[in-house]
Amino acid sequence: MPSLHTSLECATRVALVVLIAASTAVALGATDASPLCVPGAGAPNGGDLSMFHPASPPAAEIREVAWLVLGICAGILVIVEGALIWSVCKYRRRAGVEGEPRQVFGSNPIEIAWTVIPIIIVFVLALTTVRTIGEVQLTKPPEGALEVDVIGHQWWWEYRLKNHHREGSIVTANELVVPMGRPVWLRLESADVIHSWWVPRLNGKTDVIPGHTGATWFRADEQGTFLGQCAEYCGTQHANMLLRVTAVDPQAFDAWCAVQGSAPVNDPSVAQGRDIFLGLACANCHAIDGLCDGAFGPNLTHLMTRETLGAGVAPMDARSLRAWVADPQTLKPGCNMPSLKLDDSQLDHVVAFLTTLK
Ligand code: HEC
Ligand SMILES: [Cu+2]
Repeated sequence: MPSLHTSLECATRVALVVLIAASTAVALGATDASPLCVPGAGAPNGGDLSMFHPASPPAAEIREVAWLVLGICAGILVIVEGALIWSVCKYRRRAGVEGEPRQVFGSNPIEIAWTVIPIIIVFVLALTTVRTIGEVQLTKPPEGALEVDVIGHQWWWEYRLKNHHREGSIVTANELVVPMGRPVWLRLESADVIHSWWVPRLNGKTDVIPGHTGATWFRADEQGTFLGQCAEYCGTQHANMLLRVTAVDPQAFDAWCAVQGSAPVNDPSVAQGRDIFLGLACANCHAIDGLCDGAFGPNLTHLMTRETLGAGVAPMDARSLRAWVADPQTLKPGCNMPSLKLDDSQLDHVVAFLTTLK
């Protein structure tokens, strides 16, 4: 008897099949031409966030496992649902046919088949997953790796790397430039809560946990900017904690390091803006090499070399900077920089000073 219960179950299964088919179609349709992420106008964050377009060895490994798991699961789905639909049609109640179809109890071949096949499937999945984890999660830096310290903050990323041009280290925020083709080893720490560093085209997610140093690696085999996203909910502005990794040729990387490692530009025409900056609380939260050493907010020594402001909320230009300094809470509500209520003339001077920090 087709009860309400069985009809409901049937409907649920059909809905599930449609849902899986639709989401697979969406995932497959995501190409470079149709970016998954299409944010609001003005924010320079459109781009490819698909793990199905790897540009780095660990990301390629992850895609392979993903396809294997998807493939096996799709096979199981087709076989199980096929058998279900076939029996529903074949053994449905027909006019003129009395009683139930032949009932089969206990069949050794069938019992053995549906015990052994799943065991084999589980083994294949477990072994390939373990092998992939081994290849993706290295325990020490690969040969010749560029080593970078990453610190997750609510809601921005800090990067520190060795300065080969003079004493100390290069400190920057949100945007990392790396040499193409060279492995990059990241050591990850958090300044507050749990974050997760995820640039899908370069590697899988790595949690950034307070009181613990995590590690991950990638090797960008293509030139270009790879986008990412904090992947662990970390508070109100979690969605505006974007990642940008730009892979360039080795000469361009050296040039970037030389700029990042150099002293800040000293432009006497903006001395008034600099003095306002140093006289206000700005200097307690921000570092500018040789001028102030606040460590709570991003290092501003070479601010204007970044493409975005506030971890991706706005493009880095004078207009956005003015809006930001006037009141960061309008661009990034809840963020950890207060408005210092500067008047128009102070704003003009401070912004003029900031725009010289190239
Ligand atoms: C209480 C600490 C604090 C004070 C005071 C402060 N800031 Fe900030 N600032 C931050 C934090 C935290 C961020 C990162 C916000 C984010 O992206 O979520 C930030 C971000 C910025 C940025 C963007 C940096 C980037 O790379 O995206 C600029 C520019 C900036 N501050 C300038 C200023 C100026 C100018 C002043 C003084 C008028 C000031 N800040 C005062 C904490 C502070
Ligand atoms: Cu986060």
